[in-house]
Amino acid sequence: MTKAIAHPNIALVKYWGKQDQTGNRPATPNLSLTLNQLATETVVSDADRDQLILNGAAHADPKISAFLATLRRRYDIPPLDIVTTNNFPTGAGLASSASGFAALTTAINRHCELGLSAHVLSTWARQGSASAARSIFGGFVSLTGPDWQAEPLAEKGHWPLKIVVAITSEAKKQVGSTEGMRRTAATSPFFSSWIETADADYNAAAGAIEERNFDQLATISEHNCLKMHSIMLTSLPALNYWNSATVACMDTVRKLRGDGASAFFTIDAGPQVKIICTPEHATQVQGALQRTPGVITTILCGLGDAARIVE
Ligand code: 2P0
Repeated sequence: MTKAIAHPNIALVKYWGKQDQTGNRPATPNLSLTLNQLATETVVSDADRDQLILNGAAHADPKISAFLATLRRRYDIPPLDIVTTNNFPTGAGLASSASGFAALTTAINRHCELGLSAHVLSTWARQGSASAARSIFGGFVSLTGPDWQAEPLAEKGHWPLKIVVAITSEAKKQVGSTEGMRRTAATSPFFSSWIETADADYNAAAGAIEERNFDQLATISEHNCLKMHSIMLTSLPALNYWNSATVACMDTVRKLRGDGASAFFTIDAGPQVKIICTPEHATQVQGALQRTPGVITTILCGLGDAARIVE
């Protein structure tokens, strides 16, 4: 029996769209923060046939079956009992597939004695879910071509930012990311602009992280997030991952900034809002989000560690 833990990550320059080749490669460079507090714990052990228990219930997941089949084409992996638990809502825009595939890949690597490095693990995790490549590492992480292996950009101690996660709904998303990306690439008239401006966003955000330039990171990240949601909204049929509380949270963040707080928002494929802020403003930011109409709860996170074996 082998137990691994991995954390979700929040992209500040987003992955939305894939290349037209096998291997689940993003169409654009992206970068993220790995969170602490939120976590997936995955236990694998030998079994007579594959079985997955997700959050306490037997679960058939085609993405996990396909992932295991891909790994088995390369490595000798016996049937596995996989028990995986998230301490946060699953499939609701909180990157549960990122932490899930990172934890599963890490557990299998140890359990089956594959002996793979973190960089190679990130390549395999990417094939489960591309954002999972980033959760193999802690701190600030990039995922760029041409090899599309995740890389640590900076350690968590480089810039100890705080992240307030505002939960506005615990419902599972109606359209998953893989289908959402396919639809956006096929139908949004603005998808080509998204691709054309991605390198500049990535370079500016990576530079802001290196220099710890909060205002530059805030400007680039919010713009990149809203560009991604613009191509979602202009897909056919439209993809709207927001609810009214999501919009209220964005207004709260703009007001906080007007009052002098260093804070910006980002939103993924779900209605939750993640607010990145400096440590001295974290209490003020969390209080304001908690009081925003429609917010169910808030979770204060810092930067987290890499995926790892815990037993
Ligand atoms: C990201 N998202 O960069 C972006 C922002 C959602 C919005 O990565 O198809 O679950 O399994 O590779 O990794 C979610 O996409 O998609 C995602 P697949 P994944 O975090």
